[in-house]
Amino acid sequence: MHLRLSNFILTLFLSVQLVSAHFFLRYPSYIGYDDVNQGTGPCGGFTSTDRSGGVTNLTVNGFPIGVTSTHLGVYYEFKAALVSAPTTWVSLTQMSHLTAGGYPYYCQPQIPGIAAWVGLDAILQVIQHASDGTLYQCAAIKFVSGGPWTGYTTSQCRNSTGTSAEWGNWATFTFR
Ligand SMILES: *[C@@H]1O[C@H](CO)[C@@H](O)[C@H](O)[C@H]1NC(C)=O
Ligand SMILES: *[C@@H]1O[C@H](CO)[C@@H](O)[C@H](O)[C@H]1NC(C)=O
Ligand SMILES: [Cu+2]
Repeated sequence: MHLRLSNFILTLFLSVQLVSAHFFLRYPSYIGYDDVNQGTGPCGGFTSTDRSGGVTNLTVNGFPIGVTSTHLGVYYEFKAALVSAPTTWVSLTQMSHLTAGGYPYYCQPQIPGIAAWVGLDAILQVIQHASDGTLYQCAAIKFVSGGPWTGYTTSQCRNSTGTSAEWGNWATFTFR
């Protein structure tokens, strides 16, 4: 009885954790993560130009974006802006729709940077369209020459088993 009760409490605790967790960037590291304000653009309640937590150099010819997510069937957008023009977001790829898996791990290992921005202070923005809303994460970055970079670890970039995704541009979203 005691054991069953503890298991029940543990399960409850884990469910609450998962429900409230939304998604976060594993690589590059986020400017900040705030569960309650994650739906506030452009950076989930954080200042887009904040560089106080450090800056990640990303090779312009390809770098990974890795996330942990608690949502299924989501759509991602991968964008960047210059610190000198922090409201002008440029799409780095088409949208990515998770048709299977992507929970809890999803990583696109070769996202292209913007060659004209090499050496300039920039911001990476990842938007997740999920059944509980539009959610934002940002990272302080700089594009550097070189790549594609493949030296990442599995803690930075991995897929859950059975993950598959399609590229496209969708105006409306169907989640499962
Ligand atoms: C990032 O790239 C810049 C060149 O733009 C270089 O000066 C700096 O040392 C690099 N930082 C790291 C952590 O590699
Ligand atoms: C993760 O899965 C997606 C969709 O199949 C794929 O495009 C991507 O390359 C995979 N990432 C890794 C790190 O294998
Ligand atoms: Cu959520």
